[in-house]
Amino acid sequence: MDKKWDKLTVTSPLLPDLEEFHSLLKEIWDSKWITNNGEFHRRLEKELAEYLGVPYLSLFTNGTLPLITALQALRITGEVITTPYSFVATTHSLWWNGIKPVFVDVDEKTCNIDPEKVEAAITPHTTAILGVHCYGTPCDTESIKEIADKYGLKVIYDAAHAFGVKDNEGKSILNKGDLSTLSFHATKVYNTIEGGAMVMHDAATKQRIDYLKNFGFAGETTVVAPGINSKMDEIRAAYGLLNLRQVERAIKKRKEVAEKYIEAFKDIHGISCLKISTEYRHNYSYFPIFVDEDKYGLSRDALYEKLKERNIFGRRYFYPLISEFSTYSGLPSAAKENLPVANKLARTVLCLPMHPNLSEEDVDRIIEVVKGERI
Ligand code: T4K
Repeated sequence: MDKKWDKLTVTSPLLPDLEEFHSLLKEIWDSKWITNNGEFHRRLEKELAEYLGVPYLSLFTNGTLPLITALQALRITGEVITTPYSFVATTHSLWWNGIKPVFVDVDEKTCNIDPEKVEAAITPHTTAILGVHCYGTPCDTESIKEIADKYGLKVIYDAAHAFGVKDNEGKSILNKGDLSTLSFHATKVYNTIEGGAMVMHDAATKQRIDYLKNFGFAGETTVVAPGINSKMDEIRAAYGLLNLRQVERAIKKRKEVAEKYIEAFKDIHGISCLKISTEYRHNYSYFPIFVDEDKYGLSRDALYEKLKERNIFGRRYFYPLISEFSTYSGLPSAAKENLPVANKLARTVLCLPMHPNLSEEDVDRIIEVVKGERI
C-alpha cells in the first residue's frame, strides 16, 4: 500500500472546539453537578427539541436504550413486524423485551420496510410495527399508519439515521409514529460521543419516559415502574450543546460530498446510488452504493478490498442482514425466500466514506478508485 495516502474511514466524528469545551467543563467542575438531569442536560433537551422541530424529547445514554424503553413504555408484547436491513440494535431491542421479531422485506428504492408486505405478516399476536428510516430516508409513514390504524397496532420508528430530516414544509420526520428514537453515537451526523434520545408527542409521555430512564423514580422515595438507568451525563450534554451549533454546517458539507459522488457515478455501469427524494431535506448520513457485479465487472467485496488497498475503508452496512445472525436465523420470517430484496441489498451494498471532514481531494481519490481510474 502506498503510504502517502491518508486513511479514509466511512465516517469521522464532528468534534466541538476544544477550548469552548474546556470552558463548559470548567462550569461543570465549579457546579459539581455532573449527572442526573443537570443544567446542561435540560438545556440540550430544549435546544434539540427546537432544532429538530419536535414537541418533546428525552435524552438517553445511547441509541439502543430508547428503543428498548419505547417498547416498554408502549407495553408492546407478542410479535412485532420489523426490517432485517438495519443495525442489529433494532432487533435486539425486541429480544430484550421478550418480543418475537417478524421480518418483512424492504423496498429496493428506499431500503425501508415495504408496507405492501406488512399486512400479510400480521397475526393475532402482532402488537406493533418497528420501522427504520434507513440511511435517513424516511419510511412510507402514511401507508404504515394506515395499516397500523386498521389493525390497532403501535408504530415505533428507529430514527437513528434521521437526525434533522424534514419534509418540504419543514416538518420533522421524527414526529411520525407513536415514538421515535435517535442515536447520537460518534459515527452519526450529530454526536454526543455516545448518546441518544426519544421523541414523543405529549408531556405526560415525556414524564413517563423520564421516570423509566431513571430507574422508575418519580420522587425521592417513589418508584412507579421497573425503569433502567439511561441518563446522559453533564459532560456529554455540554459537548452536545457545542456540536449542535455546527451540525447545519456539517450537513451542508455532507450534501456537497453526496452531490459530487452522485455526479461522478451516474454513468458508471453497474454502480447505483440511492435516489435522494426532493420531498425531504435529507441529512446525508450515509452514502451507500450498490454494485451489480455482472455490469460493473467486480463484485461488491472485490471493490471493498480494492478500496482498502488504497487506504479507503468503506463499510458494508447492512451486511449480513440481522435475520442472518444466529439469534434470529431460526425464525420462519428470517428465511431467505421471505426477504429477497433485503438479501440482494445486503449482498451488493457498500457505504463509502461520508462525513464533513472529507476534502475535495479525498472525495476525488475515492471516485477515481470506484471509476477504476486509479490502479
Ligand atoms: N439503530 C440503528 C439503525 C443504528 O444504526 C444504530 C447504531 C442503533 C440503532 C444503535 O445506536 P447506538 O446504541 O449505537 O447509539 C457503528 C456504531 O457503533 C453504531 O452506533 C451504528 N448504529 C452502526 C451503524 O455503526 P461500527 O461497529 O460499524 O462502528 P466502528 O467502531 O467500526 O466505527 C466505524 C468507523 O467510524 C471507524 O472505522 C472510524 C470511524 N470512527 C468510529 C468511532 C467509534 C471514528 O472516526 N471515531 C470513533 O470514535 O458500529
